Amino acid sequence: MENPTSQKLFDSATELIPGGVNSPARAWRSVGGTPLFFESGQGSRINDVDGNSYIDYVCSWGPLILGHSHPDVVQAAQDATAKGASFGAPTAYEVETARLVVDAVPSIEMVRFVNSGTEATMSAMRLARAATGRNLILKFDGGYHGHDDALLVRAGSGLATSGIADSAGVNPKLAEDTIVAPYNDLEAIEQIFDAHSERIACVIIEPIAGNMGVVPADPEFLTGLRRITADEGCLLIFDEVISGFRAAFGGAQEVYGVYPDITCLGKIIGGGFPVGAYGASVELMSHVAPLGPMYQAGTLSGNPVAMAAGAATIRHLAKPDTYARLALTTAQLADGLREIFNETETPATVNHATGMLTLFFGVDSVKDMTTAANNDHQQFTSFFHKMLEHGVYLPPSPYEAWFISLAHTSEDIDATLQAVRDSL
Ligand code: KE4
Repeated sequence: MENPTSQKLFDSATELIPGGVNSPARAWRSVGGTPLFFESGQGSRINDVDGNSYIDYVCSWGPLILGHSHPDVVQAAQDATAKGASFGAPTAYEVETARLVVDAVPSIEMVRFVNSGTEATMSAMRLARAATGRNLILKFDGGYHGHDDALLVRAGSGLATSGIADSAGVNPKLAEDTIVAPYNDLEAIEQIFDAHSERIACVIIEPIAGNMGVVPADPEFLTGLRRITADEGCLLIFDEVISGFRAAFGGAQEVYGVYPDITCLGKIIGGGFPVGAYGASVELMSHVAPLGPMYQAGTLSGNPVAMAAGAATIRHLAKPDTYARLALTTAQLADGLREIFNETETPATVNHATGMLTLFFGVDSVKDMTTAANNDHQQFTSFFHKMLEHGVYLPPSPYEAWFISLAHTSEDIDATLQAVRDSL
């Protein structure tokens, strides 16, 4: 594939924008090469600025569960924009989308919209601290919840020790209040609460992790975590920015039957427009300004365009058999990949949940960040570039989820599996 226009745009971009990108995830640093620039997408396909077309498994990192430029979503956004993109005042749009979210997500009685998943998790942690009067945060190794300082922290030297800043510019004093535990390890959680009981405000977890690659929580781990946090008076935050409206209409909490105190959402509920949300019981949300003393605000929070696009998206997802269909397409791809690796005796494992999957080369089981990190990065890198040549656009990192949309057809999956065979 020739990409002169992408190269030219990238050369200009790198003079103006750090690394030529507005988010490091798009920089292709871990796979090398020049990031492709895109100009259009329809359904499951995305077209770069040099006229090359690909089956897309990034789907804007999750929001486009209906596929690119779904006519109802485009129409909803156009209608809202034409009447006024933003008022800085309440509109009917946000009430409608709030109703859809509250009715869909079991643990949410009341919701606040913000502009990104980062804002959602940042606000959820502040709410947890406000509601409990405690300060410590517990997150998981390999969990990504956006770029809030308290969450850009990696594990300390010992299990129950303070975290260490994982980005320049994060105040080490702040990182000390975050503890990092191994995912899917209930014993570790018990030890940490023994050491810090009464001081932990919240545990924040991706119930189906998507940022160490896809790693679903073991059911007994999640139910154990729910029990321990409830016993300890510590709030459980489900970061469902990826899994919300993807794993099921009610998210991973509906799949597992485990209900958090606070749920964070993003991506899908904005239909491709900037959005985030955090929701909880009426009692918990009564801490949030202007009702209560916990402050959080935002110029474009709940903006009409994102709310209209989000509502149009959620209405489609509410239709019967939506998730049965998405689960089937995902399984067709996941099982097809497993078959190919068996046939070709390629050491690899595939983790999947409805609408998302990750392929890990060189390992036979991935349950946490440590096992995920054993994957054969080099093999993924050459696979990524070969798949591009065969017209398939994958996330440019082995630690991301491939996102499957409702626009991906059985033919798309077959074509993808053929591309995998040719690439191997
Ligand atoms: P945003 O602030 O990027 O809207 O959301 C942050 C976030 C929160 N929680 C989870 C579970 C997330 O996956 C994310 C963001 N996901 C990344 C990719 N895995 C977005 C891509 C990017 O950072 O450009």
